[in-house]
Amino acid sequence: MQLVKTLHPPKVKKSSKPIDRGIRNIDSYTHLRGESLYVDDVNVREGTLHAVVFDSNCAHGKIKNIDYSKALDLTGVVSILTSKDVPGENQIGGIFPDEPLFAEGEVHYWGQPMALIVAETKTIAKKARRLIVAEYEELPVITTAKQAKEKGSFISAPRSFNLGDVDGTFAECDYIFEGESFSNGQEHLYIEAQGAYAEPLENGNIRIVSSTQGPTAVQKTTAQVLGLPMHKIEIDVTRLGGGFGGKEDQATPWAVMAALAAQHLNQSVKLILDRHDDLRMTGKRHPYNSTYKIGLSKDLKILAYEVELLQNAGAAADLSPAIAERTLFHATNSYYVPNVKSTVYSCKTNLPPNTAFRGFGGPQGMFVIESAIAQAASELGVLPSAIQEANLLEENQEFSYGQVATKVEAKNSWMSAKEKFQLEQAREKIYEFNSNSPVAKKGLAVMPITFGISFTNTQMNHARALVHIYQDGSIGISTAAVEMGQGVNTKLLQIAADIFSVNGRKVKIESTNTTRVANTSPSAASSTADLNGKALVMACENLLNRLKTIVAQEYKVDEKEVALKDEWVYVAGQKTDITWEQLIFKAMALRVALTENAHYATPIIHFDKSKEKGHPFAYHVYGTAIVTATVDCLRGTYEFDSVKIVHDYGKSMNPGIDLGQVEGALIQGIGWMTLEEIAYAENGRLLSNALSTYKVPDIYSVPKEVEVLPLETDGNDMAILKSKAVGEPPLMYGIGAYFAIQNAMKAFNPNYKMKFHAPMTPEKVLLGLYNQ
Ligand code: LUZ
Ligand code: MOS
Repeated sequence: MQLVKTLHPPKVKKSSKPIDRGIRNIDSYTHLRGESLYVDDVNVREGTLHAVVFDSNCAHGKIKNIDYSKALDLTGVVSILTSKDVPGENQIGGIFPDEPLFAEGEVHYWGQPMALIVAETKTIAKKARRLIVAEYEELPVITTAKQAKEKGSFISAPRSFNLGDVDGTFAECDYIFEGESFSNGQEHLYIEAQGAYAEPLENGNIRIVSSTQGPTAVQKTTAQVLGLPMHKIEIDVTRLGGGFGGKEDQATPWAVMAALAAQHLNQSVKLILDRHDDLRMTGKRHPYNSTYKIGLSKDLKILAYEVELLQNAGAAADLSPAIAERTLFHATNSYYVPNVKSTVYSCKTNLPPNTAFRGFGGPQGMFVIESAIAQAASELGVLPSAIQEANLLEENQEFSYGQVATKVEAKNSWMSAKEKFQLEQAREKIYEFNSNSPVAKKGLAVMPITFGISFTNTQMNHARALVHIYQDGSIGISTAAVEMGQGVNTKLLQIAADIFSVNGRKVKIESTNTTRVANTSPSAASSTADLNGKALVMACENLLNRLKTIVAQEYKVDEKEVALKDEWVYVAGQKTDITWEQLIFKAMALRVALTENAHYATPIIHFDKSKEKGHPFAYHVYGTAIVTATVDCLRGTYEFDSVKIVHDYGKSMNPGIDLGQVEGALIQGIGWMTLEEIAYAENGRLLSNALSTYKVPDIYSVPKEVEVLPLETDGNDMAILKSKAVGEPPLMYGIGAYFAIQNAMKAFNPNYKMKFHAPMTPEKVLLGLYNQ
């Protein structure tokens, strides 16, 4: 058995204001002891009913008849709700109103919800589901983006980002290569499946506990479907057992259904999807079919790049147009390309609506340019890294969308990885190994990454924090941040403990609740700690200044002379006899407000969709990975010897948590690129509908060695405490795994024709090894 070898969290230099960067994830104890509460663990009210979704078993068709009678006759079945029972709008579309809560008249994908069965137990509800008979008049089914494009089936109009003069430049290129690439979808596989618990309160109010990244989206949509004002709906989120984008939009329908049933039956209702239901009914990462044309000069500069990307959006918009847009933002990865023409089509197919997934379309765009570079390198007989290195983005160069890159770390991280991990020596060793090893072959790939931080939709970049200091000196913090395993609550706790200079035990991070913090953006886009953390800094500093004023007045000194340190008040550098608790007691006596609310909206950013130009990102995250794979050329199997990364954390505020994010994202990226193969039948039925047929990385498939070194930089002021966003960017290191395998295959079979069709499963490897 392989063991994962990772370095200890990188050491951080002590800054002048030391925040406790070494603090452990505050959830680790309850997680380990199984005491952390998820939706299914919530104590439910007596008489709570249980719901199961009845969904379509036809991917496209007119609903001719549905017979619910046998199901309704089953003892213990309380009600079956359909579109007819919706008092408001039967509509849950986030960007466009194109998605009914329950199918009406037609079904558009296999797994589309048609009704909600409510029963005394979940077992009874599931039994009832098998007694429902639906008849359809079947219509033609589209499962691929290519078919959709041919038929003109689109979600929205195509988008193009253009820079320079692509057509004119191709005429001047020394080399031009054209090709196509495909990357498949990916199942989120959050450990906690989708679910919600809704309870009716007095006066028609409803409280929902939801496993969602976007509490406000759930509140808004529930209000719309139930025909209620938003203030009657309260959403509460303790934490999620994983989200990965799958609960940015797609946690909503289950919460709405539970609330609808609670409203109808005036009883609490719990709706938690089984894994099979979740796999079948929910959308995944978008598959993309792409064609590209890349033009280079003799000295390997990429002069022009043209790419057309077909996004398989599924049967409704969901977040697809926004995801398509981010694909364009990342179409040139970490490279400066002076002439770019990139176009994306959001193609409507009969699959469950595909949705946000860590990277939000960015990884798909980056895979295509890496494919183009790999093809060019192969045909020119040079190393792909020679092309990559020659084109890395430099200071003040422009992305195709008009943002001028500053504080660029593309070259910095590349050179640092190259030197620290002795790239040339590593290559020599691989050549040597390969020349002495007939069956096992090694391959290496370098993968640079760049990811823009901010919601690309500028108006979503805001957050709020509500801070109470209770009269005993303990602190309660509410923000819009949803804890989903990424450690954001720990980071928020660090911020407050640091500003008030109190022990972390004095700080409690409250659940995320729409009544305490309203109108929030989802926890997404790697931006949760930045946006909510900055709001929290503002709220805490306002409170701190208020407390300092009290001391300044008492000591008749300037507020600047007052400091709080380790729960003691200092004046002019001298420790006083006032403790934190006494200061709060004094503030109470003086009737000073001990609650503060703050709002943060990212400055600077803007984007003009009519021109497709602007400055959409607060900053970019950079990094470089070196991936080494060994392929067993008899069996087509492979393993990863090592992944060595130099990652741009900025100044990490919690190296342990951030390292965890890099490792998790890396493995998830490797899974997407190498193992995880989603398959739909031509009739639109999900074939890879269980973990026996959908292979995800396990302890045997992770690299034997993962080493992550922090890139030493000054950080970025747009990031919280200069600690850069870390959730999504490292997923894209996984793309290197695809090319490392391919390079090993070429060492075995020099005739192997480069193909870009992810994931690179062992079956594809075996075919490639013996293909002449
Ligand atoms: N979600 C979103 C995201 O709504 N907008 C984004 O730009 C984004 N980016 C990454 C991940 N989720
Ligand atoms: Mo998103 S892919 O929920 O950050």
